[in-house]
Amino acid sequence: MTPFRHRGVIEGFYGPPWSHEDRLWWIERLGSWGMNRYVYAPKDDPLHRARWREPYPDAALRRFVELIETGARHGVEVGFALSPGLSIRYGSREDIEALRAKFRTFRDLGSGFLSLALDDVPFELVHDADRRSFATLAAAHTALTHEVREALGPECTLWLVPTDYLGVRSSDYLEEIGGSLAADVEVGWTGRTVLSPTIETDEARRRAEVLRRPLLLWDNTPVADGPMRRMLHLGPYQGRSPALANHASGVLLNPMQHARASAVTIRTAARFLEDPEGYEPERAFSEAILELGAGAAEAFALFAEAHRFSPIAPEDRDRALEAGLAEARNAVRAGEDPIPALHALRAEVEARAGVAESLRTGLADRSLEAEISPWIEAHARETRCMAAALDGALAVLEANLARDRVFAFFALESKLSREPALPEVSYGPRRVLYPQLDDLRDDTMALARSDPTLLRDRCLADEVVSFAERIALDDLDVSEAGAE
Ligand code: LTM
Repeated sequence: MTPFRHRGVIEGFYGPPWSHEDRLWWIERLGSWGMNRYVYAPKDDPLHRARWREPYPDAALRRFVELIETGARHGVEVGFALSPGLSIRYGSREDIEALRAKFRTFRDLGSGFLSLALDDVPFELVHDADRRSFATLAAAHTALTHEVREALGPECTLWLVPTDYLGVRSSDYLEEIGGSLAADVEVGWTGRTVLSPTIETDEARRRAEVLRRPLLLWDNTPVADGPMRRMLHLGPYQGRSPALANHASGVLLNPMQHARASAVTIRTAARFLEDPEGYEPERAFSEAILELGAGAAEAFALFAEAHRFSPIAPEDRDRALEAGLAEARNAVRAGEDPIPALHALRAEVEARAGVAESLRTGLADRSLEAEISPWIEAHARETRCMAAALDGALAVLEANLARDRVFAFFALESKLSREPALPEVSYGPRRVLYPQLDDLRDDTMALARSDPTLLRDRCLADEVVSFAERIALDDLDVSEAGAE
């Protein structure tokens, strides 16, 4: 029996929103995996945020009805969020009524879960009239939330995503929200930072105490938007304390713009949410890979290994390959003949050589194949580079004639020079910024000190290539400034 009331997905990322078909696919999956919420909140839908005052056209409303009805058939409450905070005048009756009317539309379509998303909006009252009407931003947010709550009635769950939505420290804003907001309104939190690597019970307890209610987590994983949009996050859900339910009413995960690829992490999260104490991430991961990678599960498993790196797993690259590289490095350090370890590493690389082709031809979910296609290409490229570098190093080490050894090194570099530079990368990032803020207020905004933010040179394939080159150069007795 799950301890969490709300379990599901909030489509709340920046960038191209999911398609209607993907949302239908997702709602069915959520139901079949024991999850029960899908919330529509795509930041780049203008009618959700920038142009929130405008009503949705009939065609969009018909699609929303289809989502809601599909949800009803699969045990999933389909919710809708509005994010008016970029322009709303909190004291304007006209704006308040426009917002209430738009929320009522969702309720009248059959949705019982609505969210007022005030994240990523100004941290102060920007309109003169609002500054005259409200002593604080929190007072304006509480008043607006109560207006919406009153318009929707007691049957609907209302979820406020506050402007101060992360961190462990309290603030005047949060104290005021906690003290004045009606007790039945759910309030969001993303953990100690934007993409919290871990979420500890004690951190949740502290925030829940300030807010005077259990939290409804907006869990920013596997999302990859903004400066991290070149990343593909395919690892298991992890780092969340099993006792979170003591302070949380639920968890909604924010996915990537790649709907099908997001399913790996979310499928594993479904396992956590149904039984946090018994959750085994690796087991859930294997199950997810088998299910989602149908038609090419073995290749998908190897591919996913190379895309586990994320804010919740910033050390995780391809674990078997990493172990092979460590063995080879150890052999060199111990002054042993590196050739056996290089052959073993080369065999690991070879096992990945057919991954791209197997995925392209075998993956049953063609939408998944299309989404991950740029990373399939990157995986193939990085795998070829590793193969070329290891083959070259072995050829240098194993050749007898000095000329053959030198030419083997030329051949290695010549192969590498023919590889195209690609924007996407596999086996860990060359560079990525994870926007790990741990304070959002204008005067004290800060990047988290303890959670990795700017990650550079973390591509395992590059490490394998430089290692192989170094071995070859050492054998050729060439020193190389700046090498490993
Ligand atoms: O996390 C929240 C509450 N808001 C935004 C999301 O819309 C965005 O997708 C994530 C990841 O960039 N960060 C946010 O701050």
